[in-house]
Amino acid sequence: MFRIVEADGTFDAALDPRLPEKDLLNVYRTMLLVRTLDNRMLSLQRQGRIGFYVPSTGQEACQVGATFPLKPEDWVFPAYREPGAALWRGFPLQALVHQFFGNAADLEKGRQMPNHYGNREVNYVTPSSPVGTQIPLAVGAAWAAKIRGDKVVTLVFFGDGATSQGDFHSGMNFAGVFKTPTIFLCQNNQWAISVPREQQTAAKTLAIKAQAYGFEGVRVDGNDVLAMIEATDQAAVKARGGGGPTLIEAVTYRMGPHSSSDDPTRYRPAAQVEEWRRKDPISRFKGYLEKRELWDEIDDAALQKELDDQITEAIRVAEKAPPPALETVFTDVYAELPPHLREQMEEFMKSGERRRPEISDKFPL
Ligand SMILES: Cc1ncc(C[n+]2csc(CCOP(=O)(O)OP(=O)(O)O)c2C)c(N)n1
Ligand SMILES: [Mg+2]
Repeated sequence: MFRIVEADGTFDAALDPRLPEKDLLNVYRTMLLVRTLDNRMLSLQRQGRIGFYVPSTGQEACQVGATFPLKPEDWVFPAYREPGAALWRGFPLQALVHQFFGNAADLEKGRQMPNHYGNREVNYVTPSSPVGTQIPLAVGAAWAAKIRGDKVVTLVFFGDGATSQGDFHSGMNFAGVFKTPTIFLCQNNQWAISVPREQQTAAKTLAIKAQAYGFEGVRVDGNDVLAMIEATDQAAVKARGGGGPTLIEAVTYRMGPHSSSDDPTRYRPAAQVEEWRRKDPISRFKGYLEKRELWDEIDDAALQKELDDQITEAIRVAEKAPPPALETVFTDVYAELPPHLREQMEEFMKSGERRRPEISDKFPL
């Protein structure tokens, strides 16, 4: 498995990409922002202020590391567990929080499930809930770019569970045959809700699956952000140069529940969680920064407070925004509303009722 930084922060100097100090500090900051956002949003959900949340604690390095090497013209096809990728792309924190509330300021006007956020401005495609469906889409977009002669790379995120879906096979096969500029980023977080990785596939690794499709698969320590940056950068350079796709298996762990509707203590041993806590991606990167004597640049307590304040302000603004206007139920589907829908809309608007749907905390995600 490719790794640059060990759990205690010691690192292989020959492999260290020696990124500019400013970038390193920004990576740390973004990973901490994701962790903080997770804690804050889960507690908002517990307070009944948002309906649902998908946490990604433990997977911050995969998300930030994989998007770090991308260029603005590249495209990200996420699943539902990559806020770090969104934030690194430049998705504004406020826009994410609006989406969690599904209010009038939400870019998706409250029509999507919580955590299914997308943003055209930063080439971040809205995910769909069915597991793995983003994989053929990312390959198709990459193929279109190749035909047009655009030097665009598509990065698709999916989980270990998604490798059992037909869409994974279709996407990988097509990418191999047509040599599309696609990076398949599998976050192997060891679980697909309550199904462990061993019950997902009899293959030794997930990376090995790339061989059957005729391209390279690599196993990377997904809790080592520098390894993630380096591996994805190499895959992006290869894709841009016409070398085709790469599968990256990022070996990581989902520290929290699958979603706010899940209780993982019912199916996984506490000792496993503890074991992975010692490999935490944020404290590992902090160890690296200390060893490089860059840590002095960071005042951790002040940074934590600043991020907390930023999120508090985003929540305050989002809670003040009204729910989406009633007529948005009917808009944006047809360029011109057909008569039967117009009639329904008029009747609906006349009823004048401001019904807010009950947001169940039992979304079937
Ligand atoms: C086609 C389909 N089957 C089942 C589900 C329910 N479901 C949602 S997430 C999930 C597990 C996915 O696991 P994995 O791909 O490992 O991603 P992770 O949640 O671990 O990030 C399942 C079974 C779904 N959304 N779509
Ligand atoms: Mg998983």
